Amino acid sequence: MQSYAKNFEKVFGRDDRGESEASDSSVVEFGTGPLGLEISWTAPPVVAAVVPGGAAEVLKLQPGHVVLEINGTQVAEALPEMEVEELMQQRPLRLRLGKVQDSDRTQMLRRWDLVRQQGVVQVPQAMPKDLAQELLAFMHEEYHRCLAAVLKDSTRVPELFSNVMMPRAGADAPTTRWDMRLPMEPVVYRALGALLGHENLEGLGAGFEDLAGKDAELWELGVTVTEPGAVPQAVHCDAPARCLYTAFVALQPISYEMGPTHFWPGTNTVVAHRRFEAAPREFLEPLQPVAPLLDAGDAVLYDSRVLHCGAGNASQQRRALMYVTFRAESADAESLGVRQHSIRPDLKGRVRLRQFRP
Ligand SMILES: O=C(O)CCC(=O)C(=O)O
Ligand SMILES: [Fe+2]
Repeated sequence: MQSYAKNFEKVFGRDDRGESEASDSSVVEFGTGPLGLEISWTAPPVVAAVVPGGAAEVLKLQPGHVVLEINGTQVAEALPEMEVEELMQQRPLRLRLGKVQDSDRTQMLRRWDLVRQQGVVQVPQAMPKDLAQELLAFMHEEYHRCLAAVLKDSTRVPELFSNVMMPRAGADAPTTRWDMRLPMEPVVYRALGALLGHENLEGLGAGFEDLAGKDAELWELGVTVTEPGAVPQAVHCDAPARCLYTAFVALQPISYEMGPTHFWPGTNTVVAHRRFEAAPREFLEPLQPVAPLLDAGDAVLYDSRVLHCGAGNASQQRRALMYVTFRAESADAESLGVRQHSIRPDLKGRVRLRQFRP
């Protein structure tokens, strides 16, 4: 009987006539007290273990059951940890469970779920090292061109440079942190091609596509630089709502002394922002930041909501990061209150991820 059903599905697709949705999923309700189960927070989450004699066993939960909804909230897409935590603390707790399903998304694409859940993932060798070096050399030349341009005409500052948090260590100290928008010169175009144009499902372009969609808009393009003596930034997020995804690409190796970007995984959520704003120190203290030390051409890809900061530069070397941000195709930045737009005016609204994808 079962094999007949399977063959039927293979040839005709799923037969929904007789079997209602209810037989593919069921709802269990927990009252107060321990749940007696362990869930693996994949997308969708899966019951990993059931405690013998516990509430979950009484409700006939089994390892391998897929969690489809928690108190009416769909959880098929990966959710940040703190959101999950808040959902799971509700009582009564109603879980809609489904059978174990074969997901047709590949294992590789699951990698990008880390950005949904944790807010940040490392992407090694996002661009060849020699291209990163070429870009660094170009950046230095461009910096001198831009400085000359603004000395001649100071009204051009906002077109070429972006504001940055903590530009100097003190009111009278020299500028040690600056941010320059990049023009679409051949080397920059080649760099974007290398970062985004590959077939590899583990590459940055595949990540942006999975998270932001093929029609995502290039929202920011530039370099952010710290000079020796730069002080750390305040911990912040770049956007208050789900809208933007950014890659920082190291243009030279970054040692700990040079001040890698610090990220607080799992803080890409409204819950985290609320707790952070209420008591920043108390909120961050028990959390462990990550601060990946990148080689030239390595990248980090993050959800702009995740809390992060550039660290101080205690080395003798300049640290340059290229940044590339896409606005998710479905996100309306204006209505979400996301205005930051570090991109040359001639590129604004004119470049889509699709143009670089295979
Ligand atoms: O410098 C860094 O590592 C991060 C910079 C940053 O997050 C910002 O300027 O918003
Ligand atoms: Fe930032």
